[in-house]
Amino acid sequence: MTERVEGHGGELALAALRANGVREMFTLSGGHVFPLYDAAHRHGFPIYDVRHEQSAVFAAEAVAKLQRRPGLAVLTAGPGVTNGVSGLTSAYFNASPVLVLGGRAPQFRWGSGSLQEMDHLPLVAPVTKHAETVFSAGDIPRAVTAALTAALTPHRGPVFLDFPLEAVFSVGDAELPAPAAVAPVEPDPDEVAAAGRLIMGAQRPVVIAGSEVYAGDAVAALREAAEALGVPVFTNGMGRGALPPEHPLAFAKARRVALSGADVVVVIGTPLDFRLSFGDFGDAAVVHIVDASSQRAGHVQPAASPAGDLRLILSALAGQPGDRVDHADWIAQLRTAEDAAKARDAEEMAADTDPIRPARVYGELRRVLALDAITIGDGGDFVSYAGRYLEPAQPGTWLDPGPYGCLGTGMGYAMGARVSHPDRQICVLMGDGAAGFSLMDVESLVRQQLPVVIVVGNNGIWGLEKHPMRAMYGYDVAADLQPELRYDKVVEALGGAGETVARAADLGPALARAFDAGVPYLVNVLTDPADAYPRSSNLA
Ligand SMILES: Cc1ncc(C[n+]2csc(CCOP(=O)(O)OP(=O)(O)O)c2C)c(N)n1
Ligand SMILES: [Mg+2]
Repeated sequence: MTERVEGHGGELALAALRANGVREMFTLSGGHVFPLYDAAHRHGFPIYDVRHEQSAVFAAEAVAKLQRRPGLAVLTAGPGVTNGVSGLTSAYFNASPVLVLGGRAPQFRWGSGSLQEMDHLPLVAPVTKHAETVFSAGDIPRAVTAALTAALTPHRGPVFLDFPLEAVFSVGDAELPAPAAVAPVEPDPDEVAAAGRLIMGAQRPVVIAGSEVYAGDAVAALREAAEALGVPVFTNGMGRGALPPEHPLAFAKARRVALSGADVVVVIGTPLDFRLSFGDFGDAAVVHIVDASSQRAGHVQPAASPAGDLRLILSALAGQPGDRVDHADWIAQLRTAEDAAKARDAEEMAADTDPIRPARVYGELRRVLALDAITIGDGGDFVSYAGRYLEPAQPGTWLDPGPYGCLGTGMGYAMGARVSHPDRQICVLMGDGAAGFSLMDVESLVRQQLPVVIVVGNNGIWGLEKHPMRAMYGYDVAADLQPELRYDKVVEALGGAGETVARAADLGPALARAFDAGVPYLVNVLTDPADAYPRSSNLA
């Protein structure tokens, strides 16, 4: 039975949003989108508002990433939409199903110079899977459902609709379409079998599993395949924690040894981009398993590249008949390297130096973070250290900005994470530079009673840029910030709380207070500006 819906454009949009499992909106006010607020208000649909539109889109993205359902941001016409473009682009790079609904100047006098009149579509089309202007209220349910179907179809990604003023304010009626239903894409069995033969015949295979493994709900299938094939597993992005750290096939630190010694590298659900040496692993054959054929890399020739539903591909690999080379020696070799690296890390995480080294911050954090805590990284070197020293114990608990590398995700991701998981610890790891992009949204968190913990690695510099610039030119410009700035006072002024920590011994008690505070709390850790994260390529 189809349902008929009637009302203004906001009502019609909300009916379709709710039918598709959208549960809240993130927004910053603007008259062009009032009908969407009116509908939400009248139906008790949660509205979270922010101080900069990028935070609204980042919050929607965090919901999408963490909960594997569509996240919604509502942005007003013109500057509201343009302020959301970095968020949309991040969601595009991260394949996050985010829907942005934009206001739009009236169509009936288009070109006459209405307030905030601009055509958003050319701007957002390259960073969305679907972008459309909906010209009548009655067409909105169809358009919302079509957009969400595109967002949720692998390879997932953001979508955009805008509604001219008269369309969203006027009354219409429509049949509510059936909600978006995305059927799993069957992989080509021959391609899966070819990948399976390569892995089963390998002497020294390595698996790297990325965000799509979590997004595609393929974590259990990954484990099944890894155990059946006896292959070591490394992870990145939202794939982190897919195998618990204590699993005999879970590795994190022996990556260099693994990739330099591997004869087959299997990359699952993540692009062959700069994070994976562009898919160049020397003489190793590359198997690239992707959630859609559009994701096959154009710049490398993998030996096999099955495309389709990752659960189906991984389950098929787990069950593939045939002889398997035993990898026990290879795994033991990697375990030795892993253990040695872990021992080195443990020493660094205990560093009792003055000023504090970032490693020690993570050593202390590991003591207080629960297994299901959500950790969010927004910054340069400080976040690289987080990637190295924090080991997510469960999948879907680690939020980094992804390959687009956009600073400023911090408070938006924190809001989306808090809304997604009201009972968990939410901890944002921020560079002091990164703090400048979104700290004002602490006010939004305070006002809407969304407590989170923010740990700032305050080195007084744009560290990830200053060190490389000095190395390259012998000097640096535009890389300094005020040293020892009191970011905790900023949070206090906005209604939260915080403190500055200058000595390693004070870190533990400060973090304990932060997680007990019940309000946004910023631990401002004065870290050593001389400390540079060791990396081969420093351009960011
Ligand atoms: C929006 C945006 N602007 C600029 C950059 C370039 N960038 C990458 S890391 C970085 C430095 C970050 O400094 P901070 O947050 O203080 O962390 P630190 O490296 O000092 O630990 C900059 C400017 C970026 N990635 N994104
Ligand atoms: Mg810094």
